[in-house]
Amino acid sequence: MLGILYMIFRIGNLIEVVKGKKEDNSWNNINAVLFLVFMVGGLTLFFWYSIKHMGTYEPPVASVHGEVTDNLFWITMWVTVFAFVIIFIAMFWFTYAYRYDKNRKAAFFADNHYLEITWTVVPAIVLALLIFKGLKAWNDITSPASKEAVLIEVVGQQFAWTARYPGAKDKELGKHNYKLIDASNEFGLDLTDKNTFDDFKSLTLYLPKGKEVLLKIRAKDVLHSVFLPHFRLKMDAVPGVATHFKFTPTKTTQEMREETGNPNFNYEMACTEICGRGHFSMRFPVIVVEADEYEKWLASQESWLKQNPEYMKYVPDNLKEAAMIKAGLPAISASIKTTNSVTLK
Ligand SMILES: [Cu+2]
Repeated sequence: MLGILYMIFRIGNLIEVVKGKKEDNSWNNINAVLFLVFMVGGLTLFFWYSIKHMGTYEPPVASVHGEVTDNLFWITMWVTVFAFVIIFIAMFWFTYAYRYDKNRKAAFFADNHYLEITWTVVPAIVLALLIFKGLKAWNDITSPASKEAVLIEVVGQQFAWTARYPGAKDKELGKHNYKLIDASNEFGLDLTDKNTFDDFKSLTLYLPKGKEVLLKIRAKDVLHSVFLPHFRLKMDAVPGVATHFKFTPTKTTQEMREETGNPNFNYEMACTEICGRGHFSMRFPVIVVEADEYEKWLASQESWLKQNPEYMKYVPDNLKEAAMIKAGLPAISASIKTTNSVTLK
């Protein structure tokens, strides 16, 4: 329909040109006014929409660095909105004000150094400040974590997440090797390393409130991406490249339920890299609890080796006893010691 109307309009114009009415500029003023209408209408809609949905731009923040990145986001937003509004108004106002007028001759204006310098230096300074602030925030997030940080490994694969925790005994993640991955040993745990003995698998990302958490991220097959929107955390999981991200949760799941007024609120982790057909199902539950409750949960977890005792055969002989104790498997010598101490009492 629009195409047909345009053709009729064009034919009408061409007929007028053929008839010799070249000087007719009746559409000139109409177009100029339409530019103004577009400017006012566009800006009104822009501000109306932005203000109406202001509250839904970001979910409530629940991490220390999240406050910093939110702040950066809004500074960038206001700077760009300010520039956008000025350019938008100038562009359409000039089109309107300097529309064709047969009595007006355009002034010739080659260049102006002051103008050139101003519109180069001012944006350069503003952008440099934004980038330096952003770089600082990025370095804070990715720099080495403190020694007390809670270590958690998150592994992405088509199409699920799994988490590996260092056991409560050594608080260190054991070595892994992708060549050792099989149907049961999904992390590829290298059982010649004593730190693997008490590592355990979790299908929930359990986090302590108020403690620094270091997420070590890896992928088994293709690119995935760890996305924890409430903690303002996003980091790619890349096969063959270890990535990490540190953050400190500030609100427990319970506190967040009270804040949002939603008794069913749950944090969640999603994959934000289109990684295949099952991408949508890469949803991982997240629970934040108080630090003491976290310690209890940690102590109640069963080690991976205890759940897969047949893998004891890969543990070197000289470490077997240590492995059984650490993994929580009933070790013969350990039980004798216990019996003795009981008898002595
Ligand atoms: Cu994925």
